[in-house]
Amino acid sequence: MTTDAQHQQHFDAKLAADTTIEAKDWMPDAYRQNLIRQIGQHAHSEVIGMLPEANWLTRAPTLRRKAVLLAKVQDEAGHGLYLYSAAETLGCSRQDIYQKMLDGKMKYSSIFNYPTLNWADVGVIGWLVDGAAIVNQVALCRASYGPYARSMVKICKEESFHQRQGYEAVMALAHGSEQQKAMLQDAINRFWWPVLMMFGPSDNDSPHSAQSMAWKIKRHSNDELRQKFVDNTVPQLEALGMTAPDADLAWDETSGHYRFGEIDWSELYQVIKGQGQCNHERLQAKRQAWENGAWVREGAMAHAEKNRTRAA
Ligand code: FAQ
Repeated sequence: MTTDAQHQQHFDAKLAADTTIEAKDWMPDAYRQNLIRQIGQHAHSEVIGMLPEANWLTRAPTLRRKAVLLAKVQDEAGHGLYLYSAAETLGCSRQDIYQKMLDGKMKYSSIFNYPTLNWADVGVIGWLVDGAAIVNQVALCRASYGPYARSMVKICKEESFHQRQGYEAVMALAHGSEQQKAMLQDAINRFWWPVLMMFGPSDNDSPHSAQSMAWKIKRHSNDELRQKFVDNTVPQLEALGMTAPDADLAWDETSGHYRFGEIDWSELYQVIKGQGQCNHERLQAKRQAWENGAWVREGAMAHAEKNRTRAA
């Protein structure tokens, strides 16, 4: 009979050898719970993340922009589905974690609690929000839990298309009229700091990072990924002829990185606590969609039940 100590030894050896942990493998309960927390939050972020951009579907400036945006928003729903499936492999129920999100007991990314006030916001979300998501998620393609890592590979391919469509949309504005340029700068000014906050609290204040990195779920710390994003993005910002709302943003020859100003962490914590500009509106929209979709779920369940009875 294998003891827990032997199981743990086997698990540790797999991590050390960079072999993925699979659904049927033994894993410490804390590892399982931490993954359900992170993957669940990630799935909720994808489906709540559909709302800010969907706000502009009916007002996209051209049919081409509308078709592209529609495809992108649908992709985000798909990402949510892959991630809910990955979470289910850990033994949780999709309905349970979804209900926890609706009840405000599980988090989703802070960034989706900001409003989309003009068309430029949609381009900026694709460019900056998806750009930040890619930096975070490329690292997660090597997460130690196999089903999560594999879902990330497909998601990253799609996020890469999202980022490019966003950059192409902001490029059009950057080369447009003075009014379009001003609209773009305004969107960047509002989204810049919230996007930096997406990477989570600074390393000193991140309660989960050390353990998650030891388990090889996270491969880089929050601050490392934030820095990588800034380094990737500033040249793109300059190419657009736009600026970031940060007087301290500057190239640092010695470190080979861009230095940036102090993040207002109180804002991140307020938003995480449910006091952001759109927290109430976002959860309300999801609760309403859940209630309005009850007849679809009931119909699907009845159909499945009928097939089961027929087969028996
Ligand atoms: N917002 O100890 P840490 C996307 C929470 S997908 C809200 O650092 P951890 C695609 C954290 O959960 C965007 N809460 O935690 C898209 C924890 O709370 P808990 C989502 C945050 O897990 C684009 C507490 O603070 N991406 O954008 C945030 O090690 C466009 C302490 O933090 C992912 O979820 C935040 N920003 O690191 C879709 C990626 N930051 O659980 C539509 C996967 C931290 O103790 C349109 N997740 N918290 O109550 C991760 O990589 C990690 O979970 C982090 C946080 C890096 C987000």
